[in-house]
Amino acid sequence: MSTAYVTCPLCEATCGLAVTLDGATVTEVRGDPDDAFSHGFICPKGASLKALHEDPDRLRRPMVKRDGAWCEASWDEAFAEIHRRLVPLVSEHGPESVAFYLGNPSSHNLGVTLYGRAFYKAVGTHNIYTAGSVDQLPKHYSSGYLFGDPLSIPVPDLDRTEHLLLLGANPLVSNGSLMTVPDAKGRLKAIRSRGGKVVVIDPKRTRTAEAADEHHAIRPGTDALLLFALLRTILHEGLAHLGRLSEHVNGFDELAALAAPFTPQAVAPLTGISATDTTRMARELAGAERAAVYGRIGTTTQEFGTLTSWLVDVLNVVTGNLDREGGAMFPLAAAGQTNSQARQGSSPPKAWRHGRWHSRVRGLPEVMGELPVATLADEILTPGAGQVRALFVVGGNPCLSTPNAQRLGEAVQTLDLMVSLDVYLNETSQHADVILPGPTPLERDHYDVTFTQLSVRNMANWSPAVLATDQPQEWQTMLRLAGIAAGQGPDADVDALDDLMAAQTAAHYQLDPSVAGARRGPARLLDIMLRGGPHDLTLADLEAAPHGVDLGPLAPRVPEVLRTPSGRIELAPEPVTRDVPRLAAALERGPSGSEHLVLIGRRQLSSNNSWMHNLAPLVRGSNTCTAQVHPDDAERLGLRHGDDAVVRSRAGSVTVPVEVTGAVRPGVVSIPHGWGHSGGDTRLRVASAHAGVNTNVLADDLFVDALSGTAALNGIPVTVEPVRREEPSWTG
Ligand SMILES: Nc1nc2c(c(=O)[nH]1)N[C@H]1C(S)=C(S)[C@@H](COP(=O)(O)OP(=O)(O)OC[C@H]3O[C@@H](n4cnc5c(=O)[nH]c(N)nc54)[C@H](O)[C@@H]3O)O[C@H]1N2
Ligand SMILES: Nc1nc2c(c(=O)[nH]1)N[C@H]1C(S)=C(S)[C@@H](COP(=O)(O)OP(=O)(O)OC[C@H]3O[C@@H](n4cnc5c(=O)[nH]c(N)nc54)[C@H](O)[C@@H]3O)O[C@H]1N2
Ligand code: SF4
Ligand SMILES: [Mo]
Repeated sequence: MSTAYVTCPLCEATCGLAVTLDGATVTEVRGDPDDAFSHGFICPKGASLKALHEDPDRLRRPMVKRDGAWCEASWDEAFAEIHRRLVPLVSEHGPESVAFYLGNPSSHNLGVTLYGRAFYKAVGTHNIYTAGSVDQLPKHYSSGYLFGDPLSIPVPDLDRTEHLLLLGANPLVSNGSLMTVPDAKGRLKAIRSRGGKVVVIDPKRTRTAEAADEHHAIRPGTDALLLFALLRTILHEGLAHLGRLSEHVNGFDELAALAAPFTPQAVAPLTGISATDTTRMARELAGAERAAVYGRIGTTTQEFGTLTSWLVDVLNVVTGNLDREGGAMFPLAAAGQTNSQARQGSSPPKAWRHGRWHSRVRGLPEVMGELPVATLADEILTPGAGQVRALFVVGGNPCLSTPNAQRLGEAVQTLDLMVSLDVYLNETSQHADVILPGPTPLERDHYDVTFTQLSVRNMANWSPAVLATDQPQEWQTMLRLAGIAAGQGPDADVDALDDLMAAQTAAHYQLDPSVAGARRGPARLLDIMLRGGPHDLTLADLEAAPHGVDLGPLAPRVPEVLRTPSGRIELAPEPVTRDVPRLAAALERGPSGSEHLVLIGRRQLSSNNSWMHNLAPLVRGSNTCTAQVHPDDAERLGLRHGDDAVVRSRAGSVTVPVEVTGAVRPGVVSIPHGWGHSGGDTRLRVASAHAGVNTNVLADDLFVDALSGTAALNGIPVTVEPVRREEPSWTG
């Protein structure tokens, strides 16, 4: 028997887990009580790493479709097939005919994070799509303009704040996002125990709302109005105090005019939150000793996602809470964070900007090098130069997770080539020609390069693979694919390419690659990055600390963290404020009729987006796919608890069981995403028995945040009507 300590890579919380082994068999996965950050916290998903590892449906060998039927193939055969089909396609139609969709697990995977870009770059296409455009892209957009780096995202200093205003987030279920925080529940409780206050803005009385001091059931999509009203009140009542930030801010004087129309009285009929409550919230926020405003999925994947994301940080700035203890702060990660590296190139730095290119069909702007996935189907289906003919899906399930999913599902079937890097034969990968499976989290080295950059405490934790595997690691797969794209054929020298990656990484940090000794792969790159990072660590330091290295609480970083040409925070950047008139127009239109229902999403503790429903421990009990409606709406529409209803939007319709609950506000329907395991050509025996419906059939690909093109997955107009049971027929 032995115990290994790993960081869970399934969500952003980065919990430390203790994996007990009997030889090569996992006997138990528990929270690691000695973990320097998570102190033993674990959720049902982390506990199911054993079930994931042992799932008989999980792919262990490449799959190649021949004459419409799946065959297991050797790795050499699979790469040869990709080579045979990709190379002529690119030489005939050019690199733009290839698209990538990078899903959520690709950002939780060290090998893919560090090596994927070798492949994407070698192809050289602008058709890059990620789960970011159904998630946090508006936050990158606003941060890019506010702070000069789209990855400079302030996180609430949860352990020291006295007042947390939380919008469109349910960390008690999601375990936090754009805020790396194991045990959000304990940390929110601690705010209240030390006399602080937690206020939740959410159309649903979520677990987080229940654990808060105050909950306001906002009408979906109206957060920008609410935040503007808070801003206006603070400015109007002279409550703004920039404090130390005043010498680091531009644009403060423009805010009052922008906020002018959005009085608490004017926005109240739209937000559904009274002017009295709004005014009081503003005063309490401004008056709190240390406060932080934080918004998540409910604020980014909505019609005014970028304005809302921007206003969150504007409020943090004008209340003097940005970059101060207990406010919203910038983490300082040990490795890979661009805003802690020496400025490259010109001085002063060039302004960050979006829209350097646009999507071919709808003209939607690039943000951070990617195009909105809401238009991927258009790019596949619309003929002409630059039409997408090949798609590589890297750890993603866009046929369940992106808007107008049915249309995308139809579109991918018209591709000349589709390759999925995936561990399951699921709703998306079933349409692929080749599937390349990666090893499980227990079979790969891990360090969370991405989410340590968003951590509420500066942390570093290295997890070597617990179990051996004869499958290639995904970084090796990426390099072989890069070799194909770079014209080196299907058998590129992976070691040589890895040396090249190490040399490039070392050059970036002005180090010699030999500093990492005999290490190879991600361990070598990470060692170089740690050495070049701000905490003066080496991988050996982390190897000596299996429970993680605590680098302390967040510390103020302004102005050093800023990358704007002015060297200041740009509070009123035009590429953001240009959308204010659209919001003002919405205010003028006033509230829509109360008969109007809107759809929102919800996360469930035992789900992980779309892909863990094949694990029996996670589909027990209440983890089911239902449409939650308020009792008043149920009564009005003749909906009965447990009966099926048809939910319709412009994009499509689904039939789903109704759950009548007072937890959602009237006028709102809530359906979780990630369900709809419909069978087809998939190999998901457990998930198929708990299929549910795909709510993204309802999500509208034309309904996007105007600035960033991010899908508005919340606030979608729908109708709901009961499915009448057939009356028994007496005529026989
Ligand atoms: N309506 C609605 N839709 C939403 C959301 C919502 O709130 N409402 N949320 C959105 C958000 S925030 C996100 S992030 C997206 C997620 O959207 P996606 O990233 O497209 O979907 P996932 O369900 O995360 O799919 C992950 C895929 O990766 C595979 N996978 C798992 N582990 C590995 C691995 O180690 N290697 C490889 N190569 N593959 C692996 C899984 O089998 C699965 O196919 O969904 C979005 N969709
Ligand atoms: N258990 C579990 N954990 C997860 C995931 C999962 O699928 N399951 N997914 C992971 C991923 S990829 C992400 S990005 C994070 C997301 O992390 P969170 O954003 O914390 O997750 P959600 O539970 O979707 O919370 C969004 C909340 O916004 C509310 N909402 C909807 N529309 C609006 C609106 O217009 N305004 C406001 N103010 N609120 C609104 C919803 O009711 C919901 O409570 O979770 C991660 N963690
Ligand atoms: S909260 Fe996230 S990181 Fe922690 S055990 Fe659960 S899935 Fe893993
Ligand atoms: Mo996400």
